[in-house]
Amino acid sequence: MHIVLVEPSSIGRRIITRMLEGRGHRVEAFENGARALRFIQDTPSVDVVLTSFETDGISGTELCWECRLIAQEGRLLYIIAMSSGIEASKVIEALDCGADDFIIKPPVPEELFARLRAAERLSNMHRELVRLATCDELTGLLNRRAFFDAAERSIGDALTETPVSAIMLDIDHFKRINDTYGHMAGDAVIKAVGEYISRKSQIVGRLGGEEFAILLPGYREADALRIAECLRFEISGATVSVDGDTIRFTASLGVAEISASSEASLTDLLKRADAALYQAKKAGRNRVYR
Ligand code: GH3
Ligand code: MG
Ligand code: MG
Ligand code: MG
Repeated sequence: MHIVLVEPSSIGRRIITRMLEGRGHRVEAFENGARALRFIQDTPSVDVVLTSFETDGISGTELCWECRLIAQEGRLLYIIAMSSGIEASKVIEALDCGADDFIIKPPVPEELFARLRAAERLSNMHRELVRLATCDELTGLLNRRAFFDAAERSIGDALTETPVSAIMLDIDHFKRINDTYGHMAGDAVIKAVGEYISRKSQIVGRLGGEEFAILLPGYREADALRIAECLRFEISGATVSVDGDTIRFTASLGVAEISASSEASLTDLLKRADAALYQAKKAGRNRVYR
């Protein structure tokens, strides 16, 4: 696991670091709590914080609080507080400040390793739950909720300086595919379309059934149109083989842009892309509208 250690004593830091590295953990050791916190904020791969109560910069309890706040935003940070005293009040304070566990200093190696195994169990469970909650099972893309979360986060950062474009895509006459070849074949088509779409952006979601959304932060509408047209072309040429049947399919796409520093929201953007998609359907399908 990737562990941040906060310990004011340089000897303590060296001993614990060696102990953990000996078991294959990756350790970043800090003397100063404030510096450790900055590192934790900037480094999503950190999964465990092992912090002394008595630290420089900010106190161990403050660090626990701050890490708890980071964890509330969806990242799992398992926090183990360390203190030389064993008084119940210390343990209570640590846990109430957001620590998940407590260990006495200097830590007994086998006890520390056992506590880290408990941390690892929880991290794995958390990762699995996040995957189940955010990932569309069939395509591996973001599900509806995760798409909106990711899009909101990215738009929040991007919108003041750059435009943002979006593409909505819906497979044409999909009901016919299901009716003609069966539901499993329909699923295979959704999966194939998902694969083409996933190459176009980091923020790609399956919003439902055979409908997808692509967010393109920093893209002007003209560039988004090019991407949409490329996608339409790729999909119209693709085939899926199921039980000896070779299935061809097409999709319709709608594109919209919100310009930099505009008042428009993500909902407005997607609504406009959806309206364009509707026009593409009305105009005969297998086309891109804006
Ligand atoms: P249009 O060209 O206007 O988009 O027509 P369409 O037939 O694609 O659209 P419609 O909304 O009428 O039908 C969508 C169908 O998609 C209906 C539903 O049974 C099917 N569907 C929804 N989710 C899934 C899924 O996960 N797998 C499969 N195989 N079918 C699905
Ligand atoms: Mg429809
Ligand atoms: Mg459809
Ligand atoms: Mg649809």
